Amino acid sequence: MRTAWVLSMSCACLLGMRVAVTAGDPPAAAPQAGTARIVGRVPVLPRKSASAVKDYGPPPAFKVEPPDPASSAVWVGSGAPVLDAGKVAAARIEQRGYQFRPALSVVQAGTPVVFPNEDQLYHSVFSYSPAKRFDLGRFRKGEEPNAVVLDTPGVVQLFCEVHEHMRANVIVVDTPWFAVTDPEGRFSIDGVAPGRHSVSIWLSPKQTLTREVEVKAGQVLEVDWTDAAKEPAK
Ligand SMILES: [Cu+2]
Repeated sequence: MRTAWVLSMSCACLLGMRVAVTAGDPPAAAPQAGTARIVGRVPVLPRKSASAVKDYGPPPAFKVEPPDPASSAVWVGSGAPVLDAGKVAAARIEQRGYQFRPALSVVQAGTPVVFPNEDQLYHSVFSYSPAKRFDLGRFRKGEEPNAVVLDTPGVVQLFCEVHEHMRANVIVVDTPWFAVTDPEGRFSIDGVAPGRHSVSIWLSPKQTLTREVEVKAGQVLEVDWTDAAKEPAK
């Protein structure tokens, strides 16, 4: 059962600390030398805004495709320095099918993010979140605006001024150890330094939970926090 969702090493190499979890991946090898891996499962809450697609009037000029499935985010530790944006590969959040994709991202503070429009009509990208206020205005496919450097830990909620239904969250963290879960809440985080760490579990803009873990070098720690959503929101 467990082998169905542990992280494949190919994903780990390609993505560094950004962890992709794919059902059916082969069993992962031992953790990187001197580090630990934390794998487990957390709740995923239904996304409230998914059905709130505005009526843009006849005739339909475009087809709104379903948003990404809901997911949660998990990160381990805090206090890592802000990255040098000039030395970090940009994260990518597309506007495609008249949705932001991915709908949930986690980046380490200092990471630049690009917002390519892959649709045939205008989109815009803006955020009023305290962690990053910006407004890229309207732009078309091929008119990709400059990257936005997300340099302050916190949640950045993204909106499109053209399409009210479009929503995305980017969680900016001060740690290199993080993951977005799959739709079932499964995650795997590699490269964790030995020691005691706090673990943050983001379920929604209103609900982030914390746990404590202690890991040793070479250890694969398995956790099950699937009942965590029952705790009161804070
Ligand atoms: Cu849009």
